[in-house]
Amino acid sequence: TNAFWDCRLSAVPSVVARCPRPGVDKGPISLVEAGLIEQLADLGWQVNFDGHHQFEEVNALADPPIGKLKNPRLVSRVTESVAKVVGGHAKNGELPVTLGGDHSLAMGTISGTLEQYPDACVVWIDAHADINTVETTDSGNIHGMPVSFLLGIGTSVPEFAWVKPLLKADRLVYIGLRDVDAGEKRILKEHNIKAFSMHEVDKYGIGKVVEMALDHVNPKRDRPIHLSFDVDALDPSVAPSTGTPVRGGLTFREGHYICEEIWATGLLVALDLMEVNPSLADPASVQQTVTIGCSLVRSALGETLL
Ligand code: B3U
Ligand code: MN
Ligand code: MN
Repeated sequence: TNAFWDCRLSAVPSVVARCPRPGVDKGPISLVEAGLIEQLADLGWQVNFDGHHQFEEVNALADPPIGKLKNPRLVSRVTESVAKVVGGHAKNGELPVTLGGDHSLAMGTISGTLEQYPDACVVWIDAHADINTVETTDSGNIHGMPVSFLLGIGTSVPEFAWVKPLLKADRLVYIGLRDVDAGEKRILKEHNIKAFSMHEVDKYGIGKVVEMALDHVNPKRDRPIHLSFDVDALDPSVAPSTGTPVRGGLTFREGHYICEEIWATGLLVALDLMEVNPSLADPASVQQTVTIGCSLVRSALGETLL
């Protein structure tokens, strides 16, 4: 059931929308079915559609846990191929948009981006820090770990040897956090990783938070930006159809504001919209989440209010 499909909405700049994985594999296609490609074309993007990549051979693999890690071979192979595709599109001067799927995919997308743009920074929007290591993970879910793999912290897992530690701790910033494990908090402190939790969003307002986040990772506003947006950063009342909703999240406008500001920098080189999962809710909630997913992507790709 890990449909990995790749709808390349392409141009120079261009867009790749790519969508895997169990449970969440219908999420991405529903954004396209809702008209995302046409909506981006209306914004002036030239859209290439690469079709639907299936990973049947990976599905067929025996994939027992490695230590605590669940589905390690599957996740490694799918994310590695995502890295190659995203890296290839980036190399062509296209702007890859990856629709997921679980957030472990960002191991692939960010590896692809950093391969092409070594000085890029990452803005990670999420309720969670996704920075557990082999040592700290409780769940063994790799979608709770991609950032540690990209940073090269924690004991390395041979299965993931292809992930190069290309991301530097000072090139990463989080917005929206509110469900961070104790071990993850230690890692954030130890590596001095900048994070704006919902507490800071409440305290300073989203405008100031985005400005401070960019001042940290991109002080001269000259580095390419990879925006990795987990839809669970939004409050569940706004985006209910997601795997691990956590209350107290970003409002509709706060989520869009982040996307608009990143677009306004003119520095966006890659976009992920992850964790849309229509199998988890009633039809009205699914529709609401898919609609907001499309509008977040449009905002990050240049749609303005006026
Ligand atoms: N930190 C927990 C929970 C979690 C992280 N990301 C999601 N859930 N979606 C973990 O499993 O690592
Ligand atoms: Mn996430
Ligand atoms: Mn999350």
